[in-house]
Amino acid sequence: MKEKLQTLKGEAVKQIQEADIPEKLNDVRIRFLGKKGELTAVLKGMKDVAAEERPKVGQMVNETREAIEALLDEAKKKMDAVIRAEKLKTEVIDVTLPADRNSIGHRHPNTIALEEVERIFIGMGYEVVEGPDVEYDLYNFEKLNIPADHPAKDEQDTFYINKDIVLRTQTSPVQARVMEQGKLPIRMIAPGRVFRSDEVDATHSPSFHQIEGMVIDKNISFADLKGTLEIFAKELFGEDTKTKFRPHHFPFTEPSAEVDVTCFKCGGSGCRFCKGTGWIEILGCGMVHPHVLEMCGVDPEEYSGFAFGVGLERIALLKYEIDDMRLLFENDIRFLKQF
Ligand code: 2NL
Repeated sequence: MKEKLQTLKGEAVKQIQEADIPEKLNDVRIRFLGKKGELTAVLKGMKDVAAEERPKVGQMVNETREAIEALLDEAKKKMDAVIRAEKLKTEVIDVTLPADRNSIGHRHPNTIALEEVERIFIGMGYEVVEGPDVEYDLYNFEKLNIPADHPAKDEQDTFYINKDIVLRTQTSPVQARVMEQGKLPIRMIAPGRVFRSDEVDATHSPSFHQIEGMVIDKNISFADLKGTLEIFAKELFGEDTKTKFRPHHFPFTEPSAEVDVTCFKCGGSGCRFCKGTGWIEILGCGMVHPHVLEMCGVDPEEYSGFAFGVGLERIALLKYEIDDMRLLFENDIRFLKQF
């Protein structure tokens, strides 16, 4: 028995020395110490050993097991050290190499333009207010002096959810809601997404953005409107910008006007950018119609106000000299990266 154990141990030593990878060491462990291993087989053979010999033989088996275990652990430690040393040699980090650049995202041209417009109006004491994209017909049309049979309702080619609910075609319903809350005076802008059933082309999209503004107070006149929009145009397009108010018609304002600014490319002398006219149209505006004030719970005898609306995409296209609105919606990273 003793000899058998010694032969076993010798065999294990030999195999441990031959093992060159951790997997082979593990094989040796299983072969000798495993449940179906050589040493276990010896233990199973104990029944053939005389009873008085058993403790001694048992001790020898245990000693052999411990010896093989110790040898295996030692070999494993050595092998790990070699592997680690090899890894350190091959996986050197060259700390002098330039780091990978993180690509940092940035604002969409619409956002840049919106934040610029917000900055200008916040500077004049306006509040930025948002409202729902899905609106009641009542707020989108009725309260803004656009009754069911009004031709402007056709013009706006609205998306209807049902007969009472629409995707808003303008952000004016936000102003109507603020007026209804009854806290006066009001100085606000309402930026947001609007929807019209338009075909997509270089200047149209079924979904675009508007920024509407409104001031309601005692003694607000057309002069206040002109002064305010003049400052806005100068801040947005440069100190030398001049504004021109052309009479126009909107159902919710009276009187109404469209505003042109001198072309910021040629300064007004005429160029390709302004199609030779020297002027560029930027917004619509007017004095809030007394009937609108009334329908929104504001007394037109006591209060008056002005309102205006600009297309955000139009501002972005002009300011950043983009010639096709579709570029603002396609979100091609090669285009967006330029801003
Ligand atoms: C345009 C014209 C405009 C308004 C919007 C407005 C809102 C209320 C009452 C009165 Cl609650 N007016 N908004 C007024 C005049 C013109 O937009 O062409 N926008 C792109």
